[in-house]
Amino acid sequence: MTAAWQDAAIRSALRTYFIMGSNNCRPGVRPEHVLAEALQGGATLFQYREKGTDALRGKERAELAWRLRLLCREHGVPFVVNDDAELAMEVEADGVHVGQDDERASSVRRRIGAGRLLGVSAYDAAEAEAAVRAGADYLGVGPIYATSTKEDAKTASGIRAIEAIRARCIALPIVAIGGISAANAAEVIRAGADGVSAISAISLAEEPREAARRLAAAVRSSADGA
Ligand code: TZP
Ligand code: MG
Repeated sequence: MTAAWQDAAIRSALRTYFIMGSNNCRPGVRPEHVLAEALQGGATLFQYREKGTDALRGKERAELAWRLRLLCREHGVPFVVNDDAELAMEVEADGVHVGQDDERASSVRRRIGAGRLLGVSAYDAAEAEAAVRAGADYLGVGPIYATSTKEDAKTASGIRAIEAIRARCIALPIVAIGGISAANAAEVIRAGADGVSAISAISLAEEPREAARRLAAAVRSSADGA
Protein backbone atom coordinates (compact mmCIF):
# COMPACT_ATOMS: atom_id res chain seq x y z
CA MET A 1 0.00 0.00 0.00
CA THR A 2 1.29 3.47 -0.94
CA ALA A 3 1.29 6.20 1.71
CA ALA A 4 -1.14 9.12 1.35
CA TRP A 5 0.20 12.30 -0.25
CA GLN A 6 1.70 14.94 2.02
CA ASP A 7 -0.10 18.29 2.00
CA ALA A 8 3.01 20.25 0.91
CA ALA A 9 3.67 17.86 -1.98
CA ILE A 10 0.09 18.31 -3.22
CA ARG A 11 0.27 22.12 -3.05
CA SER A 12 3.53 22.12 -4.93
CA ALA A 13 2.22 19.74 -7.62
CA LEU A 14 -0.84 21.95 -8.18
CA ARG A 15 1.17 25.08 -9.00
CA THR A 16 1.25 24.72 -12.79
CA TYR A 17 -1.32 22.05 -13.57
CA PHE A 18 -1.63 21.18 -17.24
CA ILE A 19 -4.73 19.40 -18.60
CA MET A 20 -5.11 17.96 -22.10
CA GLY A 21 -6.74 15.33 -24.26
CA SER A 22 -6.09 14.46 -27.89
CA ASN A 23 -8.71 16.94 -29.14
CA ASN A 24 -7.26 19.95 -27.27
CA CYS A 25 -4.19 20.21 -29.54
CA ARG A 26 -3.67 22.36 -32.61
CA PRO A 27 -4.42 20.53 -35.89
CA GLY A 28 -1.61 18.17 -36.82
CA VAL A 29 0.18 18.54 -33.48
CA ARG A 30 0.59 15.36 -31.45
CA PRO A 31 -0.39 15.41 -27.76
CA GLU A 32 2.90 13.69 -26.86
CA HIS A 33 4.77 16.64 -28.36
CA VAL A 34 2.63 19.20 -26.51
CA LEU A 35 3.03 17.41 -23.18
CA ALA A 36 6.79 16.99 -23.60
CA GLU A 37 7.07 20.73 -24.28
CA ALA A 38 4.82 21.65 -21.34
CA LEU A 39 6.91 19.49 -19.01
CA GLN A 40 10.09 21.13 -20.22
CA GLY A 41 8.47 24.53 -19.63
CA GLY A 42 7.75 23.67 -16.00
CA ALA A 43 4.32 22.00 -15.74
CA THR A 44 4.14 20.47 -12.25
CA LEU A 45 1.25 18.00 -12.79
CA PHE A 46 -0.56 16.62 -15.82
CA GLN A 47 -4.19 15.52 -16.08
CA TYR A 48 -5.21 13.35 -19.03
CA ARG A 49 -8.72 14.51 -19.94
CA GLU A 50 -10.08 12.70 -23.01
CA LYS A 51 -13.57 14.21 -23.45
CA GLY A 52 -16.08 15.10 -26.14
CA THR A 53 -17.69 13.46 -29.15
CA ASP A 54 -14.39 13.15 -31.04
CA ALA A 55 -12.47 11.80 -28.04
CA LEU A 56 -10.40 8.64 -28.38
CA ARG A 57 -11.93 5.45 -27.00
CA GLY A 58 -10.89 1.94 -26.06
CA LYS A 59 -7.43 0.76 -27.06
CA GLU A 60 -6.36 4.09 -28.64
CA ARG A 61 -7.32 5.97 -25.50
CA ALA A 62 -5.47 3.54 -23.22
CA GLU A 63 -2.38 3.59 -25.44
CA LEU A 64 -2.21 7.38 -25.49
CA ALA A 65 -2.72 7.41 -21.71
CA TRP A 66 0.29 5.08 -21.35
CA ARG A 67 2.50 7.22 -23.57
CA LEU A 68 1.60 10.41 -21.70
CA ARG A 69 1.95 8.61 -18.38
CA LEU A 70 5.51 7.54 -19.27
CA LEU A 71 6.47 11.09 -20.31
CA CYS A 72 5.33 12.35 -16.89
CA ARG A 73 7.31 9.60 -15.18
CA GLU A 74 10.46 10.63 -17.07
CA HIS A 75 10.01 14.16 -15.71
CA GLY A 76 9.02 13.08 -12.20
CA VAL A 77 5.67 14.84 -12.60
CA PRO A 78 2.41 13.34 -11.23
CA PHE A 79 -0.06 11.96 -13.81
CA VAL A 80 -3.79 12.14 -13.07
CA VAL A 81 -6.68 10.70 -15.12
CA ASN A 82 -9.94 12.60 -15.50
CA ASP A 83 -13.15 10.74 -14.74
CA ASP A 84 -11.91 7.16 -15.22
CA ALA A 85 -10.70 5.31 -12.13
CA GLU A 86 -10.34 2.10 -14.10
CA LEU A 87 -7.99 3.64 -16.68
CA ALA A 88 -6.08 5.34 -13.84
CA MET A 89 -5.41 1.97 -12.18
CA GLU A 90 -4.54 0.36 -15.51
CA VAL A 91 -1.83 2.93 -16.34
CA GLU A 92 -0.59 3.20 -12.74
CA ALA A 93 -1.66 6.85 -12.54
CA ASP A 94 -0.89 8.94 -9.49
CA GLY A 95 -4.50 9.99 -9.16
CA VAL A 96 -8.00 10.56 -10.47
CA HIS A 97 -9.93 13.80 -10.94
CA VAL A 98 -13.74 13.78 -10.96
CA GLY A 99 -16.35 16.42 -11.69
CA GLN A 100 -19.77 16.78 -10.13
CA ASP A 101 -21.43 14.70 -12.86
CA ASP A 102 -18.87 11.88 -12.82
CA GLU A 103 -18.55 8.83 -10.54
CA ARG A 104 -19.06 9.94 -6.93
CA ALA A 105 -15.88 11.06 -5.22
CA SER A 106 -16.47 8.80 -2.19
CA SER A 107 -16.80 5.78 -4.48
CA VAL A 108 -13.63 6.71 -6.41
CA ARG A 109 -11.78 7.06 -3.11
CA ARG A 110 -12.79 3.52 -2.12
CA ARG A 111 -11.57 2.18 -5.46
CA ILE A 112 -8.22 3.98 -5.62
CA GLY A 113 -7.30 3.78 -1.92
CA ALA A 114 -5.47 6.38 0.13
CA GLY A 115 -2.23 6.34 -1.86
CA ARG A 116 -3.59 7.89 -5.05
CA LEU A 117 -4.57 11.54 -5.34
CA LEU A 118 -8.26 12.34 -5.55
CA GLY A 119 -9.18 15.71 -7.07
CA VAL A 120 -12.77 16.93 -7.15
CA SER A 121 -14.23 19.85 -9.12
CA ALA A 122 -16.20 22.39 -7.09
CA TYR A 123 -18.11 25.43 -8.31
CA ASP A 124 -18.94 26.89 -4.91
CA ALA A 125 -18.47 26.46 -1.16
CA ALA A 126 -21.27 23.88 -0.81
CA GLU A 127 -19.67 21.61 -3.43
CA ALA A 128 -16.27 22.17 -1.80
CA GLU A 129 -17.60 21.09 1.60
CA ALA A 130 -19.15 17.95 0.09
CA ALA A 131 -15.85 17.14 -1.64
CA VAL A 132 -13.97 17.44 1.65
CA ARG A 133 -16.44 15.01 3.28
CA ALA A 134 -16.02 12.59 0.34
CA GLY A 135 -12.27 12.43 0.93
CA ALA A 136 -10.85 14.74 -1.75
CA ASP A 137 -7.13 15.57 -1.57
CA TYR A 138 -7.58 18.78 -3.52
CA LEU A 139 -10.29 20.90 -5.15
CA GLY A 140 -10.43 22.11 -8.75
CA VAL A 141 -12.39 25.36 -8.45
CA GLY A 142 -13.98 26.99 -11.48
CA PRO A 143 -14.69 28.06 -14.06
CA ILE A 144 -13.08 31.21 -12.68
CA TYR A 145 -13.02 33.01 -16.04
CA ALA A 146 -14.92 32.38 -19.28
CA THR A 147 -13.73 29.32 -21.17
CA SER A 148 -14.50 27.94 -24.60
CA THR A 149 -12.78 24.60 -23.91
CA LYS A 150 -15.54 22.98 -21.82
CA GLU A 151 -18.86 22.85 -23.67
CA ASP A 152 -21.09 22.57 -20.59
CA ALA A 153 -19.13 24.96 -18.37
CA LYS A 154 -21.14 26.98 -15.85
CA THR A 155 -21.00 30.78 -15.77
CA ALA A 156 -17.59 32.05 -14.72
CA SER A 157 -17.56 32.80 -11.00
CA GLY A 158 -14.52 35.06 -10.85
CA ILE A 159 -12.12 34.83 -7.92
CA ARG A 160 -15.07 35.18 -5.51
CA ALA A 161 -15.56 31.40 -5.60
CA ILE A 162 -12.05 30.83 -4.22
CA GLU A 163 -12.46 33.56 -1.61
CA ALA A 164 -15.82 32.14 -0.51
CA ILE A 165 -14.35 28.65 -0.09
CA ARG A 166 -11.41 29.95 1.95
CA ALA A 167 -13.84 32.09 4.01
CA ARG A 168 -15.56 28.83 5.07
CA CYS A 169 -12.23 27.74 6.56
CA ILE A 170 -11.70 25.02 3.97
CA ALA A 171 -7.94 24.58 3.95
CA LEU A 172 -7.76 21.84 1.31
CA PRO A 173 -5.32 22.55 -1.55
CA ILE A 174 -7.05 24.41 -4.41
CA VAL A 175 -6.21 24.61 -8.09
CA ALA A 176 -8.15 27.21 -10.05
CA ILE A 177 -9.52 26.39 -13.51
CA GLY A 178 -11.21 28.07 -16.45
CA GLY A 179 -9.81 30.75 -18.75
CA ILE A 180 -6.53 30.94 -16.88
CA SER A 181 -3.42 32.37 -18.49
CA ALA A 182 -0.19 34.04 -17.39
CA ALA A 183 -2.09 37.35 -17.40
CA ASN A 184 -4.61 36.44 -14.69
CA ALA A 185 -2.77 33.67 -12.75
CA ALA A 186 -1.47 36.03 -10.06
CA GLU A 187 -4.91 37.17 -8.96
CA VAL A 188 -6.23 33.65 -8.42
CA ILE A 189 -3.19 32.82 -6.30
CA ARG A 190 -3.74 35.99 -4.26
CA ALA A 191 -7.40 34.94 -3.79
CA GLY A 192 -6.25 31.75 -2.05
CA ALA A 193 -5.51 29.15 -4.74
CA ASP A 194 -2.35 27.07 -4.47
CA GLY A 195 -1.99 26.77 -8.21
CA VAL A 196 -3.54 27.27 -11.62
CA SER A 197 -4.66 24.78 -14.22
CA ALA A 198 -4.91 25.43 -17.91
CA ILE A 199 -5.87 23.60 -21.05
CA SER A 200 -5.90 25.99 -24.02
CA ALA A 201 -3.34 28.50 -22.72
CA ILE A 202 -0.77 25.73 -23.18
CA SER A 203 -2.30 23.15 -25.55
CA LEU A 204 -3.20 25.69 -28.25
CA ALA A 205 -0.11 27.85 -27.84
CA GLU A 206 2.27 28.04 -30.78
CA GLU A 207 5.04 27.33 -28.31
CA PRO A 208 3.62 25.22 -25.46
CA ARG A 209 6.98 25.18 -23.66
CA GLU A 210 7.09 28.98 -23.53
CA ALA A 211 3.41 29.15 -22.51
CA ALA A 212 4.01 26.74 -19.60
CA ARG A 213 7.13 28.65 -18.60
CA ARG A 214 5.21 31.95 -18.51
CA LEU A 215 2.38 30.42 -16.48
CA ALA A 216 4.82 28.86 -13.99
CA ALA A 217 6.66 32.16 -13.64
CA ALA A 218 3.42 34.08 -12.99
CA VAL A 219 2.45 31.63 -10.24
CA ARG A 220 5.91 31.68 -8.71
CA SER A 221 6.13 35.45 -8.59
CA SER A 222 2.70 35.89 -7.01
CA ALA A 223 3.23 33.02 -4.52
CA ASP A 224 6.52 34.65 -3.51
CA GLY A 225 4.64 37.89 -2.89
CA ALA A 226 6.09 39.79 -5.87
N1 TZP B 1 -13.54 22.73 -15.96
C1 TZP B 1 -13.94 23.97 -15.70
S1 TZP B 1 -13.44 25.07 -16.88
C2 TZP B 1 -12.64 23.83 -17.76
C3 TZP B 1 -12.81 22.63 -17.11
C4 TZP B 1 -12.29 21.33 -17.56
C5 TZP B 1 -11.94 24.08 -19.03
C6 TZP B 1 -10.67 24.85 -18.86
O1 TZP B 1 -10.03 25.06 -20.10
P1 TZP B 1 -9.24 26.40 -20.43
O2 TZP B 1 -8.88 26.25 -21.89
O3 TZP B 1 -8.01 26.40 -19.58
O4 TZP B 1 -10.16 27.55 -20.18
MG1 MG C 1 -16.26 15.62 -15.65
